Amino acid sequence: MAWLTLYLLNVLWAVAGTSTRAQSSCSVPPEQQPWVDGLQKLMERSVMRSDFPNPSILIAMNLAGTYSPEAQKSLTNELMSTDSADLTNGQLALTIMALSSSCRDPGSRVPTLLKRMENWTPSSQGDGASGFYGPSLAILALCQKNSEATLPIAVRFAKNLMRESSIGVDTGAVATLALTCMYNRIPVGSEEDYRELFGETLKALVDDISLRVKADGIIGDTYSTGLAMQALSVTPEQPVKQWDCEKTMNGVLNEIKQGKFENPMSIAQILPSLKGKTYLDVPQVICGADHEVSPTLTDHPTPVPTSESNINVIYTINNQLRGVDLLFNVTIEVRVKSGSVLLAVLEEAQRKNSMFKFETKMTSWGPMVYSINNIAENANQKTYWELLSGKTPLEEGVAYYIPFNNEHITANFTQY
Ligand code: B12
Repeated sequence: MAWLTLYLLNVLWAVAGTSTRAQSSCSVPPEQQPWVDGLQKLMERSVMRSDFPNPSILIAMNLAGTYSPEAQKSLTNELMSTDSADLTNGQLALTIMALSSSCRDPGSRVPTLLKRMENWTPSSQGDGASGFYGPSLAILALCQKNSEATLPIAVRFAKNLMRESSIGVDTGAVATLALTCMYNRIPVGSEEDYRELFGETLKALVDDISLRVKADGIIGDTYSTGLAMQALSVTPEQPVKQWDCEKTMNGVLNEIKQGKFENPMSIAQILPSLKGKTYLDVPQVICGADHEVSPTLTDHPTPVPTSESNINVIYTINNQLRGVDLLFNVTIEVRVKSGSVLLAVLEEAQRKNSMFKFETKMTSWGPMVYSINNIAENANQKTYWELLSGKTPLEEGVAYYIPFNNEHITANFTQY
């Protein structure tokens, strides 16, 4: 009789387990762990070398448990002293989460962001990836700080989101994290309507993400996979296409081994998933639980131009946007050291011909080309300089992309 009771209990437990477990998780195999530690060390080392305080890095350090308490303290203090007025909604949201993950009170930053978001409306329909990324971060941060006050904002956000046809993997992933946070904190007594709205929106979001999983497990592209993994591992809604977490993990580890994660920001976005964490864990971080001793790690040196050989790169700058005064399509061929990053090509072109003059601005992903031949990007007009190899958009910016011999790079002034 006892074995029957035990058996029935086991069956019940298994059923309950599967019915509530919408989430999936997987972990890095122990023998691959040194690769992850190496990435984390690379990211943490970038903190002291950079004068751009990056909140995403602090979040990743705190979720993973830092190896470098000095870098953690210094970055926390720098973020504490940034002025909210200088930050976009998305940057402010990341700063709030970063300070919370360091167990610091974000103070007036929360009401400031709340006020800004109360006045938020998407600038136009079809705003897609760019229009919803920052607001998704804002709802995620506000949900963790004051979910009750965030509720009406999240409702408006979800309704607007449902009108969009596609918002891309990165933005879809952050929106999933934001609405999952809201879904998990629906006030008692008001459940049904909210559950239905957030549930439906989440279902549409995760369905879309699950359909972007490639054969090698990568979701969207290499650099959207970290956020997408976070989204698929927390969602209360099952995606239309079942997600194989382990396959994605293997895909990511392969990309890491190929040196695709050199950019500290790219590490900040993948590290939480490699450590089985998500941005929803920010409120639960226990401060002071750092790694005690820095482990012996295999360093993965950043590729620097090693060989003395040169390569040719064909470089075109193109502006065919009507309404922008100066139309041009000019090509130049430049020689740079093999292994150089694209920035060296742009610099060489500029040196050879003043028409190729360009300017960059510093961002969390490194320098972004914002002006070429005196034509500058404009957020109101949604214009920017898109970088392409042949006809394929590059997956990295000028400071990290390494061109090959005879590659044709185009900088195309276009709209998003
Ligand atoms: C929106 C967006 C854009 C918009 C930004 C403008 C706007 N008004 O929002 C536009 C369309 C202009 C854009 C352009 C590019 N983007 Co983009 N972008 C994003 C996205 C979806 C969200 C960024 C954001 O709002 N962050 C939130 C705020 C709070 O952070 P922030 O640091 O202040 O955001 C700024 C920077 O992210 C910067 N930015 C955006 N993209 C890129 C790319 C690079 C290389 C750099 C240096 C800066 C940069 O613009 C943001 C707004 O000012 C991210 C997704 C992600 N996972 O981060 C991709 C992402 C950052 N972009 C990416 C890429 C590849 C590009 C392009 C290089 C594409 C191309 N082939 O031309 C170009 C940049 C070219 C250049 N001129 O140097 C990759 C970067 C990967 C990497 N390893 O470097 C990402 C991660 C997308 C992906 N999954 O592949 N992007």
